[in-house]
Amino acid sequence: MKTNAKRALSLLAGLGLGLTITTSANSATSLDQVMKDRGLTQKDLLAAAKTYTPTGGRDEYIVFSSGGQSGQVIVYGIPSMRILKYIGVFTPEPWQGYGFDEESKSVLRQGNIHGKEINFGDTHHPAISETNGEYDGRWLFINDKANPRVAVIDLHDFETKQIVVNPLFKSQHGGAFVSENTDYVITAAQYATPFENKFVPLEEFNEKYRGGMTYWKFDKKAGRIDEKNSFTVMAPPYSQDLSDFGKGPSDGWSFTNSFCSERYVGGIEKGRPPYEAGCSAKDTDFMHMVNWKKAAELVAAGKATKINGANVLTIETAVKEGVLFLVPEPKSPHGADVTPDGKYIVVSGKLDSHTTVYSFDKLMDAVKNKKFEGKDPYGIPIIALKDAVHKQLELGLGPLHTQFDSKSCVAYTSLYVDSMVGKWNYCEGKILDKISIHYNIGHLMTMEGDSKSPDGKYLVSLNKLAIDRFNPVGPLHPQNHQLIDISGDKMSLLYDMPLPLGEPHYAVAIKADKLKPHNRYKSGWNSRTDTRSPFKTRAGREKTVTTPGKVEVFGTTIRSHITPETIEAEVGDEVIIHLTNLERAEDEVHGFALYGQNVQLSLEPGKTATARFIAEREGVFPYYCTEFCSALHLEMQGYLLVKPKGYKAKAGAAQVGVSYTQADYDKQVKTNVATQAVIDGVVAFITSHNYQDFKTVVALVEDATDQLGFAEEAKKKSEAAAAKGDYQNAMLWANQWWQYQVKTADLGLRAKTYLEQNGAKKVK
Ligand code: K7E
Ligand code: CUA
Repeated sequence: MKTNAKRALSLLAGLGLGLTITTSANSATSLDQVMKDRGLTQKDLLAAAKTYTPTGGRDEYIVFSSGGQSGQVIVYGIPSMRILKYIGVFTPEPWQGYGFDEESKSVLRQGNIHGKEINFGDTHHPAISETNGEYDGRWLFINDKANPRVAVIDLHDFETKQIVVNPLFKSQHGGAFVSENTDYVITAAQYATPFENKFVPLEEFNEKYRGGMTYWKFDKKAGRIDEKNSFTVMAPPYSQDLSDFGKGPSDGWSFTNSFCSERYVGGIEKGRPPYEAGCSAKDTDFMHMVNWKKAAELVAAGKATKINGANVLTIETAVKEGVLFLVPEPKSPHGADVTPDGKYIVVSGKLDSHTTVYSFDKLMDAVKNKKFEGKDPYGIPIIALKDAVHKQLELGLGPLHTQFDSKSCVAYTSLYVDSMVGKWNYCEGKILDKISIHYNIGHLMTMEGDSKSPDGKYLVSLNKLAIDRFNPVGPLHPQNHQLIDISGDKMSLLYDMPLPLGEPHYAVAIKADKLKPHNRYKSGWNSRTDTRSPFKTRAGREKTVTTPGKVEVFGTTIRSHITPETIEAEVGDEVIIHLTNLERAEDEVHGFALYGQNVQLSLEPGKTATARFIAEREGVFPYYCTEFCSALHLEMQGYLLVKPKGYKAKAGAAQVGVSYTQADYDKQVKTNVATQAVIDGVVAFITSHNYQDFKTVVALVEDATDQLGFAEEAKKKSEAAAAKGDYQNAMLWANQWWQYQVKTADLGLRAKTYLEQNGAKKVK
């Protein structure tokens, strides 16, 4: 092999391309030895074998977990428990550019409250969209408790697309849950407040403070919540808590439990007993039952009252029209979970060891026959507990939430005080098994556990305390998600996963193959509106438009440069930088960050994103690509030059660091010719195979063809300069020509490897 060809190959190999390095380092340790050294038991090994996922392996389920106070959503796989992504929702998330580019800011800022920017959320309950009661993998919804909001995440790209603010509540907990065809998303109030945005003294709590349940209309075609056609059913100030929609026979109804139906108002500072005493004095609270289908018809028929511009069915109207009912439930309940068959609702009392199973049939009988034990102070009919209960069971201390198995009648309930999961039969009211967790479980979750047909298999215990489970990291501990195998009669603990991002209240798991996320955007895409960006810029069409007071850049990124490489502005100018990532290859993301301007873009292949700021002060502001995208990633750079007002450029060209001779030029050209031979070999391999049958390879080949086209242009410039005897520029352009070749080779080799590993066939 000629030395130049060798140089080309070794350079490519140095980039991690094209060479397979075989190691023969045979591990001397046996399984027995490892077990002995690490103190592992057979049981540990079995658990490891059930969760270990070798390199390149995929998970069977994907979990979307609330990120608690982080205002994000955490995505991980089961059974490996490997974290895959944090989705920025109510909180800026710089890796994704969320809250740092103009496109995503317009989503985040939809969550402003009375004009104030809110940069955190207390996320509690994620919900996956459903079709006929089955998870369809299209959208994810999540609520914010602190600031009553709901977000819509599109699972085609795992990005937040919309945030809506509840116009009535000042606190919101019982959501997000979806109806069985995702027509509505429910969120219920938590701490009662006046609906109007004004001061009302606590002395008027009973008369003027209110709770309620909001039904957000979801427009499946647009993939957005339709606020105009959403409505709220007003409720007494009872601290509504968790909700669930009916399914199957109970479709059309929703259920929301409550606590503090004592309507107690604390005030220790005035000598009154505290909230916790007053809010748990009675033996029962109320489950709210709403005929939401009928409520929606009433709203459509104009029976709603407008408060703060929103549709509200008042308690009076709801009672008169027969859409709101109450049923007593054991002391301070938490959780209202409808069984997969839709026939029962399970509610647990935190301060009562009972778990109560309500029969939907019995509840409907009472409604039909107007069999009520009385009315609450607001005139809402109350169905007697004895007329509604199917079974009641003493499961353990502090029962909270319930999830379901694929086996009929089998449920799992979290026992907060006992730090256990209880497995039981809700049809017969029988305890089946218990397992200890570490420690103090809140929610639990089974695979597709909120759907009409849960998969069983695994359960995750979302614990409140980790205490001694992990290496200490200071007073703030990570949370502990514990994976439990529920495929057998007895539950068995498999894995502890520390989650270091807020308190993850609830999570949902979907079969991984139901998710079909894209791996690139259509070119020039605004991912937040899911439309072609008006700022889409094509290769060679980059431009900077300067008007008085404003510099607007229409630029591009591709390995390994940002176009433009220099941006000039004057002090006080508004600088707007639109960048389109021209890459089509999977995972070829570029970033864009700038000194001192709080700018960080994430440009996934095809995406167009915009940075906007005012250049308040003169100076030199380097910018660069923030993703290690290529061997010359560090060179993916440029300068924003902010000049003083009225600055006159000095004469002279840009200064040069190194001078090149004809010999340098000739040497580079030889390397390039040899590199071209390598490329031709790769191209021959690809085109002699059925590469067009592989989408990933087609995208790589398209990118490679682009790069090769750029190489051709650079080659021409280099040869033109050499012809004039300008070896300085001839050498620089020859080097640029080689840079494009390297990128072509990189893409080509990736394509070749893909074809080899995915059984491509020789066609000629
Ligand atoms: Cu129990 Cu907000 Cu669902 Cu926390 S909630 S645990
Ligand atoms: Cu593009 Cu680093």
